[in-house]
Amino acid sequence: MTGDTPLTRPVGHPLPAGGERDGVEAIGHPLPASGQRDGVEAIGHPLPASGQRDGVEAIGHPLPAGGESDGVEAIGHPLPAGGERDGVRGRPELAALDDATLALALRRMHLIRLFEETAEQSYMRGLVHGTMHLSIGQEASAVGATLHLRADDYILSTHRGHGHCIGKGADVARMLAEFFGKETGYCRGRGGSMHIADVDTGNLGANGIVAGGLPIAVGVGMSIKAQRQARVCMVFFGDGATNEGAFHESLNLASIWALPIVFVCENNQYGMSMDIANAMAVPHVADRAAAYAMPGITVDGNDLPAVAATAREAIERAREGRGPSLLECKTYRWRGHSKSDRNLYRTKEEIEAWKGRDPITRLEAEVAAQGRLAPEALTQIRAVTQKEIEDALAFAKASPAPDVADLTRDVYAP
Ligand SMILES: Cc1ncc(C[n+]2csc(CCOP(=O)(O)OP(=O)(O)O)c2C)c(N)n1
Ligand SMILES: [Mg+2]
Repeated sequence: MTGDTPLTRPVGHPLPAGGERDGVEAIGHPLPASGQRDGVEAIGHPLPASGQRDGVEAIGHPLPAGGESDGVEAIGHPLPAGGERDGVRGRPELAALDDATLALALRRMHLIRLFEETAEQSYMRGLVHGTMHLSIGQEASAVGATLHLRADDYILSTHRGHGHCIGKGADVARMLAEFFGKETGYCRGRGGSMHIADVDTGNLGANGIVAGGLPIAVGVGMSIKAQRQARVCMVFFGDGATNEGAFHESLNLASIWALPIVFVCENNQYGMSMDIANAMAVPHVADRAAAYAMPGITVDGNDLPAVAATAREAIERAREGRGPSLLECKTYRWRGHSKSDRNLYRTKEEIEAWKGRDPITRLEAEVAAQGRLAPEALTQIRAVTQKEIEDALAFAKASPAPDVADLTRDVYAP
């Protein structure tokens, strides 16, 4: 930049004094005082005091004191007590979950943790090949989001999807057998960690393509709607996926067509080694919902009751035909991105701080403090889960490998 003007100009292409070239106005050129040009209001021009323009409320403009506009909760706007805090929705009462549901949620979170620890150890021992993406630390997001789904609802998962499968009721023995490449696995040993699908439990599959599940969810939503079913499709994705075009296209179409989709972003703060703060222009992924006229809610993703309550609202909304929602769960993966990650982009202190917010011990402590489940019941949940994983490991080890004669059975190329 030459320094002779504060204007933003294309590098190396000084503009004529009028700030126009071939009738196209230069980006950053000062607007007339009216803030309008040819009847089109300029981006970034100050809004009228009402915060509205043509009846549409401006994004980022202060909302009325209730924190709501048109019945949609405001993103980032302080809500009345018990509502939001710094744009992250506060926790609801634990009482919203009955004892059996609390026990189920704890059992599923333990299953995810133990399943992944076992898979990791098996990988280290050379029993499992390839790579895997562990979600240890993120269990409350996967379990909370899926807790109020019905058996015939659908999910679509990601490369970090073991928790989603378990949340939707997958059998850990068949999952582990899949990791071991065995015939008894969910994909008969052909898919591995990143491609587990279980149509019987409504799990339409994981996807190794970042944001790959989102357009599929739109198709599923269209199918549900065309068939006038009362089903819901929940699609998971990471923070990194929200910078993909597929995310934006999918939210837009889902909103236009009011599809029964719950978009769940597990914002674990990183896409591989990229800190979300360096990759996204808004502070919360949920802020992006405003561009697609759907509710966007950010919750503490390590707080199971908070995730479950927010997901329940979004599920109900979708089921009632009121359209999609975007739910952002702020969480953290304790392990590296994958098995090849040397973890050079984050500090030990940061990892330790997040371990201090362990979603499992946190819920156990709260449940015990409120006397909701007896200490023996909590011990029992751990013991049952431990046994289930031991049995799953024995099943995976003992299962047969696929028959070589079947090598081309599922190959569709001519
Ligand atoms: C379209 C596409 N681009 C890049 C990759 C490589 N890749 C795999 S995982 C990943 C990071 C994804 O980050 P995020 O969406 O935040 O999910 P997280 O791994 O944090 O759960 C990338 C870039 C890919 N698999 N697909
Ligand atoms: Mg991420």
